[in-house]
Amino acid sequence: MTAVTIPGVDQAPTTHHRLLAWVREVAELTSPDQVVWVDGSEDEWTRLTDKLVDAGTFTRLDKKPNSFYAASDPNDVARVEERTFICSVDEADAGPTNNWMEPAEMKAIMTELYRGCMRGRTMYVIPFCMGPLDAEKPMLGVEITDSEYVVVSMKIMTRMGTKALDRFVDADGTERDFVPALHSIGAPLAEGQADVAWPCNDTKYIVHFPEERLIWSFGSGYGGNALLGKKCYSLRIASVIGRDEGWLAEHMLILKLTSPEDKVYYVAAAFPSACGKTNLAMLEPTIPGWKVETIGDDIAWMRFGEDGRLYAVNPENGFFGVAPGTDYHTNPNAMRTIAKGNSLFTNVALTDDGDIWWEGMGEAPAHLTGWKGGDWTPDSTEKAAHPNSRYCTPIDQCDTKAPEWDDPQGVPISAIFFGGRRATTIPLVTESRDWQHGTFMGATLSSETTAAAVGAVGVVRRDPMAMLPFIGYNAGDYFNHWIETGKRADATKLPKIFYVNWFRRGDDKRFLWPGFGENSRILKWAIERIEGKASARETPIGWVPTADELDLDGVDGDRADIDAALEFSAEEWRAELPLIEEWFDKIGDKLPTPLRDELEALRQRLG
Ligand code: GTP
Ligand code: SPV
Ligand code: MN
Repeated sequence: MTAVTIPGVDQAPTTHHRLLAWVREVAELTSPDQVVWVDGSEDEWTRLTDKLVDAGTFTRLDKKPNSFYAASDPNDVARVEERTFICSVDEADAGPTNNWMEPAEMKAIMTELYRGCMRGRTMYVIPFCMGPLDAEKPMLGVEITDSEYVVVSMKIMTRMGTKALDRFVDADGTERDFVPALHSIGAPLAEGQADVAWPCNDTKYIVHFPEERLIWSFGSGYGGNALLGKKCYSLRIASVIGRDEGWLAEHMLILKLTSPEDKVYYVAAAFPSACGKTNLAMLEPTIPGWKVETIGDDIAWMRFGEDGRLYAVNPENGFFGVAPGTDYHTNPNAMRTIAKGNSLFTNVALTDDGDIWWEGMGEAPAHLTGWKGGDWTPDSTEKAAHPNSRYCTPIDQCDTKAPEWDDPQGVPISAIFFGGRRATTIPLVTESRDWQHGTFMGATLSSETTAAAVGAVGVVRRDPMAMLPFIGYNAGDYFNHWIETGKRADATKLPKIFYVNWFRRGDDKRFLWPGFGENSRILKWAIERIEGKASARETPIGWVPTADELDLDGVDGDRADIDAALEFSAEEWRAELPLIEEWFDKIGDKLPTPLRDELEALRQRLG
């Protein structure tokens, strides 16, 4: 037995054996100065935010209550897909779209990185629960981290601390399973060494061991790489659990739509990162009588209910939203939510009077501190805010949150939207023929890359179901799981699938469709299709409305532009066929035959 005494390691507020053993093992490997069990209290928030202000990581905002600004290291601003791994036992289970390494080999590398990596720092143990705490089977996790920024971000984004830990051991003593998620920024401090504002490591690994339901992350403090309840647990690991247990973990917003007749519909929508989920989830309809309320803006877990319908739950507790482009015209509800305070802002710009600013938020002030820390004026050639700068704010203070956002039963989904960012080819909206065709639409979804991940921006790539960076297993098996899901329910009970594109452009590169609140017109048309009340024309790619078939009364847009946004072009689609073919070839043997059949049928229809 080693007799290492690390202050706090034994002050565990739980008797959960596996948790206690894991915490001790990690502490012995990483050698922190002390261990702190996170309780999620307001006192703790104050203590940690004070500490972050003292360290220079946070700047307290004078203009927003209990809110803070942080600027990251310029090399730690987004998800690192090249450094993200699915370390399944068998390489085939990671599939052709994920990076893979043998689990033992990866563990050997990372164990050496973790050895002593928390020296000079505090190791925090964060018990958390994804989804409602009162779920029959609460989805528990524990993140160990040496970053205070991560702890306070997790307080916003998850249900965490004592209230989560209370679910770890049942009244009868049964110890529940949890997902261990180890995170280190990888920046140990030697005795007397001064810290920097955003410690991180040039070497980064974001690693998932799907069979063990285990997450190891090293080197980054950025959201998707470091807040391990989010993409790592709720998408990559949860997608594997969902495959095994017969449910879906998806990169989808969830919204509640109420018609003028007071009929309620729930819609889920999958768009790739920085392609409009948060904005649609908080939309203010421009058409009279329709109301939108928010249930989630990024992740949906969908299971069949006893009535055979698909019910969605948002596992998160906060919004980690793209800042640029957000303002009172585009997304007033996000603006109102952050105005209430209790929010964190990362890599935005700082105003001289202690507020935040970013591109797209009205007129630029004459002087700002840019996200890289230097002076910024409207003449500067660099952007004031990083394109992937983010706000982090609690759902609870969003005025448009639906009362059922925290309901463990979830909400029955009537429609699923897939969408991407495509300048050409993809019409504003297309309705699928049936579930299998809708799965084909999702599986072949394409989008221009954005600043949400490190790498080139604006390059068209296939991003199936907006899940390319988040499928925790073989993409072919994942498509098959979608096909099989469609066979488990009566077709009339399955959500109808639509394909949308808010981002089609004219010859002069401007967007053809006004977007944002005007997207309510597309929601309305989709619902009326479901109700058999709206018409559309059949095309080789599915049902596409003409402008006359949409409610465009008072739309803020040019009729010719909208016609162009709705155009189905056989020529553009024929050019798309080889790209889909190439994508399917990449998926290989595991591509479900029905999807290959859908491609052949499309080819026939296109002539
Ligand atoms: P992640 O949080 O990365 O998953 O992104 P997201 O899908 O939630 O995207 P978000 O709603 O934050 O939008 C990303 C960017 O697209 C922002 O700059 C928005 O202003 C912009 N955007 C959102 N909806 C629309 C739209 O309907 N039309 C146009 N032109 N831009 C939009
Ligand atoms: C995304 O990139 O899809 C996000 C932000 O929602 S992150 O949490 O970094 O993944
Ligand atoms: Mn996202």
